[in-house]
Amino acid sequence: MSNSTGTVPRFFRTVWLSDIHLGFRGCSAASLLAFLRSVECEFLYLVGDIIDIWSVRKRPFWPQDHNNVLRTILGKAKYGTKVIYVPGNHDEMLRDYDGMTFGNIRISDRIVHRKADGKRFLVIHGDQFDSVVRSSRAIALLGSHAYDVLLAVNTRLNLARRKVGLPYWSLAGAIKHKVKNAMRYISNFEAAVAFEAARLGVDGVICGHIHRAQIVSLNDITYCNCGDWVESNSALVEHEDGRLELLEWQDTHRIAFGEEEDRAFVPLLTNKDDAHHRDGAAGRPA
Ligand SMILES: [Mn+2]
Repeated sequence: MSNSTGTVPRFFRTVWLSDIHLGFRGCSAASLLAFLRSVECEFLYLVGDIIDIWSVRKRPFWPQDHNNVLRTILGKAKYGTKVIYVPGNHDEMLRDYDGMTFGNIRISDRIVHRKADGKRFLVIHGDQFDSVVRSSRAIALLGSHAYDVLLAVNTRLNLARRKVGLPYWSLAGAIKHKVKNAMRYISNFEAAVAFEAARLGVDGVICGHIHRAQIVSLNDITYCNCGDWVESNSALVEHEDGRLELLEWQDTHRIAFGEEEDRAFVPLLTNKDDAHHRDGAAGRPA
């Protein structure tokens, strides 16, 4: 895919990418390469599940395109882009290096990004909220002690599973297998993540994990999900004035399909909201 050849890269202040799943057969590495070559940015956030270490362990798979994606990212880091790697559950081993910097790439489990307009956004992968999402009753108890307990349980449970070689419990997988409940899972996830942002006193949150690109206002929190590079091939970007926008890469051109401006008019989980992205996360691979 060399569609960007000869074109001038488009500049964004910030680019967020999540759920790339390098090392997994379903990864759209060629499309991502074309996207990466077509943009320049001051900040590049890798919002988790970038290298699918679980998948590589299960079935070794690493074609040249996947290498090229890493090289392109390293190249950007070398030439001045501030690259921040926020680990997810498929690359959770990197969480052991929280706060460290490797080859100009900073690893941070969660980080607050300050936009050009001064608004502060929590950047986090999102798997941290899985147990909250799993327990539907917990959502009703948001704000209570149960929420904190579930967050702590989630971390310990998955650390224990990892020690005995069990794979991470996957929310995306659960959504895939419980199509009927998919919308409930998604809205619970979005509510849990937005609640965390409200608790921290930031203006919004940027996450991934459920493979469903989105910009929506939940109470006073701007919830953004970068989507993924398995099916939707989407990126969240910040323009120089601080405006956020979702881009969907289609190999021939970019399509903008969600903007911060219209978020106030998009209530959560209505048909109108649904029109903002391609059909649901239900059938997407984890
Ligand atoms: Mn994930």
